[in-house]
Amino acid sequence: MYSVRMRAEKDGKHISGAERITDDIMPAAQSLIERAISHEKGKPDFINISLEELKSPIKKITSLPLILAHVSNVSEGRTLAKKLLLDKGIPLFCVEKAINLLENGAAEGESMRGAVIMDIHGERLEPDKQRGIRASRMDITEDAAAELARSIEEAGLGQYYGYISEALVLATKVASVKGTIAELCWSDDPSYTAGYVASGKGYVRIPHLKPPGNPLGGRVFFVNGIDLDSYIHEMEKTPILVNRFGGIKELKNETADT
Ligand code: WAQ
Ligand code: MG
Repeated sequence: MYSVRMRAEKDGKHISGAERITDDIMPAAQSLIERAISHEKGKPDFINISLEELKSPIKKITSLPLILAHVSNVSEGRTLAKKLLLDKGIPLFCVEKAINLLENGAAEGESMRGAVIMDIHGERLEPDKQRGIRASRMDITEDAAAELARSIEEAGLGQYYGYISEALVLATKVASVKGTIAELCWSDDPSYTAGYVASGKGYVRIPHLKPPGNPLGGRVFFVNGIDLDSYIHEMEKTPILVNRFGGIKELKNETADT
């Protein structure tokens, strides 16, 4: 199997990135190039495609369950995200710092290419604060993707399949790395307002985490007790393939237990 990866830039700024794990490298590379040149953030002037045979064994895992939350605006979405993170034991000041970073652009006012790693003291551990850490070498099998697609269709979210499947695979990998407590994410694509809070228990999809038209987004991996080098190595290098879909459900009314 090969890792096929794409990243695209314009004027030195990151536009998009995506990847596959496959033996079928030609169609994979072609579809990644198509993605790169049709991104809403602009037409890239630099596209990097890399192909690499995977030498280490590929870990097969079941995706996190997809849990659908219903909120009607950004304020409700952020309140829910905060609550979910606090429930994971992350201190309030860390949660607030993370939200502020994503809101204001964690790379000196712009979105990072990768993620912030934050410990429970609120320290940023990623060595490069512009780039961040990129989870990499992950994909989903055709069977699992078909099952996920069916569930998403039934939930009326079919038009978002591409976003949801990619984010679910990424969040599944992030949650699988030892030391991850939770992840907070929302998109940097101006038109896409959804994001999620994920942990080993599931991926809670929140439809509104930023207002439409806003080009800032990002990811924060909340961690505890990690060895930084091995954490980063596993996040970037260990290949994982999601071979089963972990199911879909609705989030129960969150105000009931507060
Ligand atoms: N590893 C770490 N961080 C990443 C990666 C990666 N492989 N890819 C992107 N990021 C960071 C980076 O800071 C981006 O600016 C930010 O995440 C957002 O990336 O409906 O579209 O690819 O359930 O814009 C989530 C909701 C959508 C999906 C996420 O992310 C749903 C999304 P994007
Ligand atoms: Mg994006």
